[in-house]
Amino acid sequence: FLPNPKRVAIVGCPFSGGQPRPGVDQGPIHLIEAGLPRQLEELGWEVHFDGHHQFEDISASIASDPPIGKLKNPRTVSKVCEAVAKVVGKHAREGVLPLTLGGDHSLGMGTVSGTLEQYPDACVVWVDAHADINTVETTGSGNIHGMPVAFLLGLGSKIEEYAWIKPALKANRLVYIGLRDVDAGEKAILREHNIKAFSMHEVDKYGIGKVVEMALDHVNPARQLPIHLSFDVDSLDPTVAPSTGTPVRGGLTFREGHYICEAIYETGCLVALDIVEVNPSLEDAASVKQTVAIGCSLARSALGETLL
Ligand code: HAR
Ligand code: MN
Ligand code: MN
Ligand code: MN
Repeated sequence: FLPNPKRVAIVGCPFSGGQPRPGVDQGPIHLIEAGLPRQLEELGWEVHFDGHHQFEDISASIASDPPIGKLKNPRTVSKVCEAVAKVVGKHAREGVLPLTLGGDHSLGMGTVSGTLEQYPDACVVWVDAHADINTVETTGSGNIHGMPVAFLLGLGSKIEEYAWIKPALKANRLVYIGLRDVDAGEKAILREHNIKAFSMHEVDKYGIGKVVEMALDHVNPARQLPIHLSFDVDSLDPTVAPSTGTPVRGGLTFREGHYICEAIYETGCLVALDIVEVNPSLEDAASVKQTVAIGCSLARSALGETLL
């Protein structure tokens, strides 16, 4: 599935409305300024980047966007994700691999929707400390970045503003790696729908090599289906990626994170990649630099950078 010639379109998404901490909207700007486009060119990719996505005035939108039930900024998040779905879908259709830079992980609703439009049988590997599978009923925070997977699966009661999302993702085409902060309601959903998840417990028990193999065996047994990799940098340990909004200790090491990306590239099945939740306004300058650098190196690993 990898495009030949290798063409990648960077979709910069300066958006933070799926969660409360300002600054994550600056993530894509920092990743670009750190030289990501040139780094990917050096790997042999033709890189398309026509500037960050210009959403309609987000602050104006948020100012007139009262909660729906518990959901915060619901119309704004929906509008942004619908636009992202269109852009990602268009790149995928044109045979260009979309690399979405967040921004918060609510964007995953858009990116995965875009991928599934072009590749209905794609599987999703969601690398995260969190399951992001709260429904309208189970969310405690109302922060929509904790909910995108539920919308993609069509779980929870329907709200009109999100009717554009086709619940195109099947529970058996989804797998998680890195979980360690999962709400009680989310655990019940994972169990009820038999969703495969490799938490940090399994990473400790089996090692990352075996975990990635088992994860792919579950969603992509013959390694013939397209893969969407949605990588939340908070899956990494906070000592590795400190500048992120909801850090949780006990996360993936630097190598474990990169290994996941390398192994998925090696399948030849990668069709879309998200790097989300880099927040350059959190922690000190050295932490920001480190987190941004890791965002770039994860993207390079997923797009074929090797150690030798
Ligand atoms: N489960 C919590 C909630 O719903 C925390 C969500 C966390 N956020 C993320 N996404 N960073 O991965 O609010
Ligand atoms: Mn373009
Ligand atoms: Mn997430
Ligand atoms: Mn997370």
